[in-house]
Amino acid sequence: MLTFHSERTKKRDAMTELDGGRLVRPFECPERVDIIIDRVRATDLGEIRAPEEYGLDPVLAIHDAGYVHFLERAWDDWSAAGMEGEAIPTIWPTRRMRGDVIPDTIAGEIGYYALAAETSLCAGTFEAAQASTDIALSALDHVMATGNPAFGLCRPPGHHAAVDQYGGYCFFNNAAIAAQRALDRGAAKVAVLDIDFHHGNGTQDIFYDRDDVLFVSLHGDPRQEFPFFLGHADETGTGAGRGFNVNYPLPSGTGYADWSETLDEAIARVHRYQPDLLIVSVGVDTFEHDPISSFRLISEDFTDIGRRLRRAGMPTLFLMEGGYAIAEIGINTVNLLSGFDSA
Ligand code: OKP
Ligand code: ZN
Repeated sequence: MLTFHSERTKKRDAMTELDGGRLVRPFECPERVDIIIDRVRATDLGEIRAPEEYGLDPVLAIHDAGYVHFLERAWDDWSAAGMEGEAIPTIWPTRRMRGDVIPDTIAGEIGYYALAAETSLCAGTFEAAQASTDIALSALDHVMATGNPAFGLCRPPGHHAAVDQYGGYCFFNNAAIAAQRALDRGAAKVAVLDIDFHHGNGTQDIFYDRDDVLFVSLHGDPRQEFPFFLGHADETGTGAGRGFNVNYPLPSGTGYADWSETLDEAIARVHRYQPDLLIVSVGVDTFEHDPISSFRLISEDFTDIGRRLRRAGMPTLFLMEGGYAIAEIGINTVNLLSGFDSA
């Protein structure tokens, strides 16, 4: 299948992630893209194409304009305020405070728009986030034009980004932006199947009251895992969206026997929905050696995931989300894609 890739995604190269009380180099680093693209080349997965540029309109179809323009200027405002490190929030509008007045100074604004503190803002973040979205949209347009599958090698990832919040390494919700464009271009129903280790809180929240996008996710139980405050099984959608959100939280230590049985259930739910398009939020952080996750999938399992997804028999767009075992990220990602192609 075709891969969409851009060196522009590497414009984000943050120095810091707040991890266990220390500042470490981020797990979500630009080499992730290099290693995956090397593997795409080495295995002859298919042609690699550069994305088109779509501008901000499709981003603004999902995200709040104040949020988007905050991200565009946040690094400059932070530097201009004399801050010497990367931009990290230290206070949020939590319970018992006001969430309805947006501060007008960077130290307050950043707490308003961030959902977590691990993700530092740095120079190049906005440009990389836009490149990531351009990749998702270009891959989408290929699937819609041909009916053939495509892989958007998005980076930074997107599934934690909500209407007006960034965090969990995510800024623009690529899967949501692609789903909305598919609907705007004539699809009646889109399913998003999120197989990243972490719950896609942003994607869920964006479509929670809608029945034109089905969101189905397999992930580490939020009682134990990031993002902690969303992703439980009783979150099934609201209003017109009731029944169109499906969460499968799984315990830490889950191996492929249980995970794949759950995947089959998830695929069956997607199948009943009969979407015009399936978007797969691909995380390979379910891998046994992932440094920040706790499932136990092995490299061969990813090939089998691809085969099972192919049997679902739908036009399919793959978009990259997480995966932090850098040495194996290329093998695991391309195993999934080639499993799909060869089935
Ligand atoms: C993003 B995606 C280690 C804990 C980091 C944030 C996880 C973000 C995952 N510092 N917690 O879903 O792969
Ligand atoms: Zn993840």
